[in-house]
Amino acid sequence: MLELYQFQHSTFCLKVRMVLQAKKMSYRTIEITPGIGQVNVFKLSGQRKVPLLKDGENVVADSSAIIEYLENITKEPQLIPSEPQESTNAHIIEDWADTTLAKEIRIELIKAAAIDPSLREALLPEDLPESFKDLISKLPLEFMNGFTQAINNEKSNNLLNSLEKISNLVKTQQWLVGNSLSIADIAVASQLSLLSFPTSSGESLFGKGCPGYKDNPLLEPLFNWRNNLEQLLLERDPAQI
Ligand SMILES: N[C@@H](CCC(=O)N[C@@H](CS)C(=O)NCC(=O)O)C(=O)O
Repeated sequence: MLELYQFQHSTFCLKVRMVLQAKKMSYRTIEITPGIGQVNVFKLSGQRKVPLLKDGENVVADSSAIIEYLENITKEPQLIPSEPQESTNAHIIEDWADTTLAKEIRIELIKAAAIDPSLREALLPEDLPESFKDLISKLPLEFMNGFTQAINNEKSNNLLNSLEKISNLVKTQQWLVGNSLSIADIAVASQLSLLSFPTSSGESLFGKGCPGYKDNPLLEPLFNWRNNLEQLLLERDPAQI
């Protein structure tokens, strides 16, 4: 049985889970506690980040490397296009989503969490003691605001522009590259989860997200596209342990 070491709300872990669902592969998740739990990840792989995939003796770190590994052991459906132009486009989109998009969205989430105590609390790992969650949700607003001002208090125009462009595109075309689901769709959709949490994020987070994005009418087609993709993959999900 494949084992996915993960943080529940990590977009990179979601990216791998979406691929496992698309390929109808059975797997079990092992929830890692940030900090202490990463010691085990380090022992297994020589690095501390999740997602980490363990397939018997094989241990693979990094979402893109894991997906290549999965693509090699289960060919259908093919998520990394073989046609050179499509393959290049899919790779470039995946790389952009994993780096620039991921970073800008994380910043937006930190800003949103600074002004929304219930979002802050919902983002904490489920197994943390209630008393600690309570403490985090009550951190003074001034403290959190100081933190976010240090990052930058403007909405990211680059992020909004890029998202609006994709939102327009998915009004008329289902897939970002070629005529079928690819790693490009999965890489973008998984990062979007932090701007507007999908049903798979669980009851406490579903419906929450970043103001200016989750409630932005121009981005409605984009989040509908993401929701449809999630629904399509859920229908393929093998009985998960
Ligand atoms: N490029 C990596 C990024 C993985 C990553 O940044 N993982 C984060 C969780 S979202 C992590 O494990 N952070 C813990 C740490 O840096 O100690 C991938 O695609 O898997």
